Amino acid sequence: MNYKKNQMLPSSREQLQNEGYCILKDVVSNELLSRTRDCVYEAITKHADLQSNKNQSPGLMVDSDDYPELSGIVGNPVVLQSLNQMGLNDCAFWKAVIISKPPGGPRLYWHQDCLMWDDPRSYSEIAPMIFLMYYMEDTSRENGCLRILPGTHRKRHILHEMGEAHTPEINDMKNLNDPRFLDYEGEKDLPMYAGDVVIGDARMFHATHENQSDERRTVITIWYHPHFDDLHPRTKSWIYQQFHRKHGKWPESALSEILEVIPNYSGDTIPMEYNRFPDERLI
Ligand SMILES: O=C(O)CCC(=O)C(=O)O
Repeated sequence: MNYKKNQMLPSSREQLQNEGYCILKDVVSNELLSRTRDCVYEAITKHADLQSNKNQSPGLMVDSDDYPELSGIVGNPVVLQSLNQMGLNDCAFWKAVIISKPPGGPRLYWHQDCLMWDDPRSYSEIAPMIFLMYYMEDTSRENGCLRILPGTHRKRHILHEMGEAHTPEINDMKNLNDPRFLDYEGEKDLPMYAGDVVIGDARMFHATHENQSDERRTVITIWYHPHFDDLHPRTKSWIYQQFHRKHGKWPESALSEILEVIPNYSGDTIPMEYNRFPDERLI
């Protein structure tokens, strides 16, 4: 558990910076995994019928707002310690999303999730936003593992011209010949073990394979903003407002588990408008 492979951390940082992702192995205790699964499976049971015709491509999506039991995985001290050792300090939490692909669920389209392309930090080597994806089951190509396009967090790609992620139109897209569902040169599969975490730069294009198995395949994506204090004041103001709107009513016991990643902002700058498209500074 306790990150034995400390000497690997600088290379994880390098990989995250250069390629846009890294994987930390064996970072979730059995107890934490089981607690998280209980919460996740309850959320899926509650929402599966309500959302049966929505979000065909990603699968069922449930935000963390009503699930304070997720505080254990959100504030996972093993991963926070590793991030600090990698030099990614001062991480602020925005939200987590449970994403569950049912048996037969199609591919998830290629997309990047950076929302703050107006912030100069988005054109620097330090990611303004990262994802932590914890899979609840082992994943493979067969049950819909993650696919990535390494390097696209810092380099323009034809996919940047193909529309916005997570609109109802693309989430419900049934035309798998749309270019956002195709294969691209340089893409890589990332099969994962439950108990590991993949950390990715939100600016990097990612997608998934279809789920050809008979079981659901579920991930929790957690969004952090490293070096929060160095972000543009409008970005900080937005993250701060969003966090409190979504999680401000979590009970004290849950908030105390995520204390280290609660965004702290006392200015009065107007929150940013989110912008999912990079400008000409990305080449
Ligand atoms: O479902 C997955 O494995 C990937 C989810 C994803 O792309 C996201 O949370 O942005």
